[in-house]
This record gives sequence, C-alpha cells and structure tokens, in this order.
Amino acid sequence: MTEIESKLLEFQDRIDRDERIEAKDWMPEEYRRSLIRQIGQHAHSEIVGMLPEGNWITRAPNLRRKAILLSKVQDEAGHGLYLYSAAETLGIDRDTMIDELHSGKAKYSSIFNYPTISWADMGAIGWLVDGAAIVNQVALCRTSFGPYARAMVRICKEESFHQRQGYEIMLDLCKGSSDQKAMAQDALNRWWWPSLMMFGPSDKDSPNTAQSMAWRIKRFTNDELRQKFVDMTVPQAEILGIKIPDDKLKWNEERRHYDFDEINWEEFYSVVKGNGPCNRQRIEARKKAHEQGQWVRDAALAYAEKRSKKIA
Ligand code: BYC
Repeated sequence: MTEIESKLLEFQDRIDRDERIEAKDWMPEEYRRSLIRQIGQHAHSEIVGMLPEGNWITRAPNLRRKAILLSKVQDEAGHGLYLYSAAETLGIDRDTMIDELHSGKAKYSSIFNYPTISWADMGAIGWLVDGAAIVNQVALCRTSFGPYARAMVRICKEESFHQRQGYEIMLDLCKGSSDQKAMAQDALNRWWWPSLMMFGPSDKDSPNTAQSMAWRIKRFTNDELRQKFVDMTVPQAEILGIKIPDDKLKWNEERRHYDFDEINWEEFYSVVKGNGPCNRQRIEARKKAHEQGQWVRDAALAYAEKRSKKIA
C-alpha cells in the first residue's frame, strides 16, 4: 500500500468513526476543494441574501417590523462572515472567494435571484426560505469538518428566530383583511417552488452528493431534505389558511410523507446559470458595495499596521 493510500484509509476511518476533521489535520485534496466550494457558496448566499430583504427595510410597515428586519439582515452579514472564516481555515483567502463571486465563477443560492415585490414577501422569505435553510443547516451542524459544523450551530440558533419572524408576518396578514390575505397567498405562490429548488438537483442528477455523503460533509441527500421541508411546511400552510400552489400535493399514507409535483428543473438550471429575474442586478449590487467599501478596508489595514508597529 502506498503512503497516500494508507492516509486515505485512515482519513475515511476517522470519518466513519464520526470524528471531526480540523483545519490542520491531513485531508484529501478533493475533500478540501469540495468544502471550499460548498462553504464559499454558502457564505455568498448569506451575503447576496441580504439584498432582497434589504430592499424592504425602508418600507417596513412600522417601527417594530423595521427593527426586526434590520437585525435579521445584520444577522445574515454575520453568518456570511463566520462562513468566510471557516472557509479560510482551508487555505483560501477571502479576496479570492469574493472575486469568484463577482466574476460568476462561484455560485450562490438560486433563491436570491427572485424579486421581492410586496411586504408579504418578507413573511414568505422568513417562513419558507429560512425554513428551508434550517432543514438543510441543522443537518450541517453534524458535518465532518469542525469549523463548518461549529459555525452552523450558531447560525441555526439565529435562523430559527428568522423563520418565526417570517411566519408571524404571514399569520398577521392571514388574520387581516381579504387584501392582506391575498398578498400572503400571492407571496406563497411565488416563493414555494423556488424554495424547493434551494435543496439542489434531485439525487439522481446531483454530481456531488454521493462523495459528500461518504465524507459526511452532507448527512442527508437533497431529496431527503426537500421531503422533510415539505412535510414540515404543509401543516403550517393549513394553519395560515392559504394554499400551496401544487395540485399534486397529497398525503401518502403508505410512505408517511406528502407526495408533490415535479420541480421545473429547466427554471432551476436557468437561474443557476445566471439567467434568473435578478441575477445581474444582484451581482452588480455586490460589486458596487465592494467598491464603495474600499476605504473601510484601507482604513482597517492602515490601523492594523500602525498597531503592529506600536506593539513591536
Ligand atoms: N442554487 O451536486 P449538487 C440562507 C449547485 S442562505 C445554486 O447537489 P451539493 C439565507 C451546486 O453548488 C442558505 N446552485 O451540490 C440567507 C453544484 O454546483 P458546483 C444557503 C445550486 O453541493 C439570507 C451543482 O448545483 N444554503 O439561508 O452536493 C436570507 C450541483 O448540485 C443550488 C447553503 O448554501 C441552488 N439552490 O448540494 C435568508 C447550504 N443547488 O459547485 C436565508 C449549504 C445546487 O458543483 N450547501 N447548486 O458547480 C449545501 O447544503 C449544498 O451545497 C447544496 C447543494 C444542497 C446547496
């Protein structure tokens, strides 16, 4: 057996014993690359994900709602920063990751390429988008790479508040006037299918799942998590008294799960390739924010240099 083969065996044994892999441990190059790819995409999703909601901070209907939305969007910035830091422990630097986002080389979640056109969208995003994120992220708290798993524990606590604030907005709208209830229904109609797409391609078309499951980067497949989300969310829609836009949605007693219609995969791949309703606008907004923040980075670097000279 060659040295690399025995290292690979030992690595897989550690994974199978459910040990956490830490940044300085030996790891296969492919494991490192796959994590940088996934954590990087996850960080970018948090940062780009601030844009659709940021759009409503100045238009929130009252001070309470405004304060809550503002802190939610700030939490998302924080999540992005924990995740960039977790990725940096694998040997990539933040500037490279940000360049990859701006050049279109790195992906971010498809969900953030849809527009937010009414206040009810803030409810639907919290309820459905953060709800889907929790289902995915609770599983990631047990991912095999230590820094990613630890970042997820903290993120999940905050996501749970995000989901509840969204559901509360939906509850208020659904208990309100018929116009308000119609707004909530319209938001559900537009966000339902894109939320199901967040879990990624179906297992048979997912190139990364098999290896990521073997390395316990992923603990459940895309389809398993999507099913969990549907099963959890249908009763919540029933409490709201609004209808999920899927005529095939039906409880299957034998499977003990809801059956649901096929996702429009053409739409999913088109959005992932950069042709969704807001892809261009999102990347432009990120580039502009980055350019306008140059002076902050310069000032922070100059200050750090001054301090290090003082200490020396
Ligand atoms: N959108 O082999 P697959 C949030 C890509 S933000 C775009 O199944 P994998 C929030 C995938 O990257 C939460 N691309 O991949 C923030 C891969 O491309 P490459 C975001 C997608 O990695 C603000 C290719 O398709 N959550 O909560 O095994 C406000 C094939 O897919 C998507 C995360 O990032 C998509 N939806 O599984 C509110 C969770 N799906 O790289 C809320 C962490 C797939 O091979 N990430 N692709 O070219 C994951 O759990 C996994 O990476 C995924 C995909 C389940 C997303």
